Amino acid sequence: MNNLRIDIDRLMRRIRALGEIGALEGGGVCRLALSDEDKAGRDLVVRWMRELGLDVTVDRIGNVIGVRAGAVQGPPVMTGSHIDTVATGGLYDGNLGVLAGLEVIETLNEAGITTHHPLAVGFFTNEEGARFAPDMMGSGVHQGALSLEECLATVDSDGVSVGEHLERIGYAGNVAADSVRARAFVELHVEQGPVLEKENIVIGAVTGVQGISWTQYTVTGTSNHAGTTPMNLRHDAGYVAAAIATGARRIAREMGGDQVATSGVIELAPNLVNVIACRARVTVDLRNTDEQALQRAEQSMADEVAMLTEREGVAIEARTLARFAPVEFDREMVDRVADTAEALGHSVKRMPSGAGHDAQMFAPNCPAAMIFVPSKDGISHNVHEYTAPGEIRAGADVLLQVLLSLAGSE
Ligand code: HGY
Ligand code: MN
Ligand code: MN
Repeated sequence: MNNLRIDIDRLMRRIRALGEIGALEGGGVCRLALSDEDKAGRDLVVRWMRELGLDVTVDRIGNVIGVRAGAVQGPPVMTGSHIDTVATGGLYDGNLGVLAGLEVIETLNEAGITTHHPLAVGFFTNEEGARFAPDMMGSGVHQGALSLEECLATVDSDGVSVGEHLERIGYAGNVAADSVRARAFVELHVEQGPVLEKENIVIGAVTGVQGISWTQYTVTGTSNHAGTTPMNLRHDAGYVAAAIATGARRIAREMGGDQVATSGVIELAPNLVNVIACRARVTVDLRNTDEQALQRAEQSMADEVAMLTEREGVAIEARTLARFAPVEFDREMVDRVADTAEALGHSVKRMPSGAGHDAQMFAPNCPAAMIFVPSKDGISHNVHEYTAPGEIRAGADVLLQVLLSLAGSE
C-alpha cells in the first residue's frame, strides 16, 4: 500500500464552501435540482474541476464530468455523485462523493502521479428526485436506464420542464449523455442510516441498493360541509389520503423484514378546516432489498386503493414516479473496497444501501461499488446530517486507493 493520503482540511474547506450555497438559517442546505442554488453550486464545482486541470463536459441532461488524462486513452475509471439536495438537506449527501473525487485528483496532481487509465469525477443531474421524479435522473439517462426525451420533458409543480430549466441555468449540454463511458464506477457516500455508527464501524463496503417504488395517488372526492354532511354520505378525499398513508405503513409492518413505506407528500384541496376535501395528492415510497417482496408490497397497496375507491365512492388515479429494481454490486469490487479499507487499518462492514444512489445506475454496465461512512444518529435528508472529519478522511483515503488500484499508475 503506498503512503498517499488525502488532505482532509482541504476537503473540509470545499465541503463547507459548497455548503454555503443554498445554506439554510440554522444549518443545512437547500439546493433543489436545477434551481438557482443548484446552478451556483454547479458553477463552483466546475470552476474547481477546471482549476484541477480536468477536461469538463456537460451532457444533454446536464450531467457534468471532468476527465483527468491517463497514460493511455479510453474509458475512465469514474467516481462522483450528486450536488443537488432535498429541501432540508445536509452538507454531505452527494456532495461528499463529488468533492472527495476532486480531492483524489488534487492529491494525485500534487504527487505528480499519472494513472494508466484516465480518471473522471462527475456530478449527475437531479439525483434526489425531490423536485422532478424519478430520482437518479441524470445517471439513469447517462447509463441508458431512463429516456433522455422523457426526462427533459418532465415538469415541476409550476409546469416548467427539466429541459427548460437546464437551458435557463446554462447546463443544457450539447454532448450526448453516453459520451463518457466508465471503465468502472466507485461512489463515496454517507450511509444515511444508523448501522455503521451503532456497530462502531468506519467504512461500509456496500453490497447493493434496495429496490425503489414511488407512486403518486390523486384522489377525487366531493367537497361538502364538515358539519351538515352525514358520515355515510361523504366522499372524503382527505380521509382517503390518510387511509393510503396509514395503509402503506400497515403493509410494511405486516410484511416486516426489509420492507419500508413512507408517505412524504400529502396535499389537500381546498385544505380548509370546515370543508370535506374534494381532492388530495399523496405519495407512497416503498422499498425492499428483494424484488418479489417489493412487488408483493405494491400489490397490497393496489388492493388497498381499490378497496378505498369502492368503499369511499372516490376516484383514485395512481401514477408511478419511480421504479428501480434492487441492484447487487460486483462482488470483486465490494471485496476491493473491503480489502482496501482493512489495508488502511479501518474497520469495515459489508452492507446494503437503504437509499438510492447514482452508482446503482452504473452497476448493470460496468464494475461498480460504493463506500459508506457513518451518519451521526443515523440521520440524513435532515439539516442536522453530520459525519466527522476523521470518518470523511477514512472514506476519502479508501476512495483514493480503490481508484488508484482500478486505474493503475505508471
Ligand atoms: O431517495 C433516495 O433514496 C435518494 O436520496 N434519491
Ligand atoms: Mn445521495
Ligand atoms: Mn439524498
